Amino acid sequence: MKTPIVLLLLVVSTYSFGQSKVVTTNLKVFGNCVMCKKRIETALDQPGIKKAVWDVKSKNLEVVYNTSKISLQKINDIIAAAGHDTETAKAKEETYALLPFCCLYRDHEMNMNDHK
Ligand SMILES: [Cu+2]
Repeated sequence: MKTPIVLLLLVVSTYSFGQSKVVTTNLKVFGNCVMCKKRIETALDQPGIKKAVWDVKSKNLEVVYNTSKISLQKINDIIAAAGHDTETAKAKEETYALLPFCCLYRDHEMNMNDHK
């Protein structure tokens, strides 16, 4: 009696696996320092996101995600909700204002050697 259920699950999971697509995208995310890096990467610790690495110097975010679980716009929205602007989503003024001084990327650029 158990075997048909297992088989069914196998068929269902194979089917959904076939539907899902894992893609790698690079996008620009504004920020200043390693605290920003931590904030951005922690915010992107979400189902469907396999990897998120932000580079302090280039402001480039490399994100590996499953297109059947999360959209690129949703990823941009998550970053904006954490207080960081992207090219397609802007953080709310009040969210931005809550960032530590060193992270206020709209007002000043922080030399990464100044703040570890
Ligand atoms: Cu920062």
